Amino acid sequence: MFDVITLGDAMISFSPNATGPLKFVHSFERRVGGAELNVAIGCSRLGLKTGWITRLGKDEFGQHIQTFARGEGVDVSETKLVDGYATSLNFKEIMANGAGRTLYYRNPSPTETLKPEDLNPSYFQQAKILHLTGIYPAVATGNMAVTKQAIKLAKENGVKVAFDPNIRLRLWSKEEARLALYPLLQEVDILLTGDEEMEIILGTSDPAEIIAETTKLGIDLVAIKRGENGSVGSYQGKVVEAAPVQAAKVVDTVGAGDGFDAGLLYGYLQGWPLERMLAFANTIGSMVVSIVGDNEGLPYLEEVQAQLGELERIER
Ligand code: KDG
Repeated sequence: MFDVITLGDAMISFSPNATGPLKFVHSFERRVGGAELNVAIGCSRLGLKTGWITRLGKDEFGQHIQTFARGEGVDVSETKLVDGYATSLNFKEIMANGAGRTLYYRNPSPTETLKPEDLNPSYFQQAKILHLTGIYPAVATGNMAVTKQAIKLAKENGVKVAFDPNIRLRLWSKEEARLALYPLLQEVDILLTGDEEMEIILGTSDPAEIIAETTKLGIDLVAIKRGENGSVGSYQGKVVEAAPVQAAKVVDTVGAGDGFDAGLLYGYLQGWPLERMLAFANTIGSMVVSIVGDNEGLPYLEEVQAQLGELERIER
């Protein structure tokens, strides 16, 4: 039985060892990235049983990502390495003033070899939540059909559909994202979104308006991530605003949203009230930003409990 299964591309992420334009950076640290995989790792570290469906290149990097995911306790039985494709890459550029860019090398993405009929129905029969994002349908034209088939299998098997739009404007335009993602919202049970992404999809970043619109679409649980302003959620008709959690130090914000998602899904599966789900998720987001890397900062359950003062932290 899986608590959470995900579907998505992952990549080797190269972080520069120096600031400045990439053309003058000589050395990088090799890490692993990929929003859906990050969520799976975040859930796994919290103690949930997770699985990840994907296709990676049959190369050194694909092998590394598969081994890395397995080492994090993520089931990779539906993760295959395919011939003739290079595993996706990204390179980060960080300027001296902290501004950053991510440059992708993922066209074609090996995920384009995954077809709707390749999805294994029995994997869905074993799951409680299917977590999807807007990145996967953006990386290859055929991936939307796979996303829809995954949703179909989830619905047929009573699996809740969680969705984070994760709009990456390097992959598609705002208009393309809106046209592709708006119809998906009608299938979603749990929406995990940034307020700015709802500006693109629904035309408003106002939490009250987002909640009104998503309620009309029949979404049961909505969590709106507002960065330094905390989060706002709506669950079964109740609306809660959760205060931001101050990070010890902000060194890398990438992956914070994925950490939030993992925390919220964990709380949902525990049957917690919305206040507690949001506080827990906000705390994880604040912990992720204080560590470099897309998933390195995702905390283990005991670390979140210690951060929340629910568990004594023994240092020596
Ligand atoms: O949410 C973090 C992701 O954006 C990162 O790990 C890389 O999936 C990624 C992407 O497409 O940018």
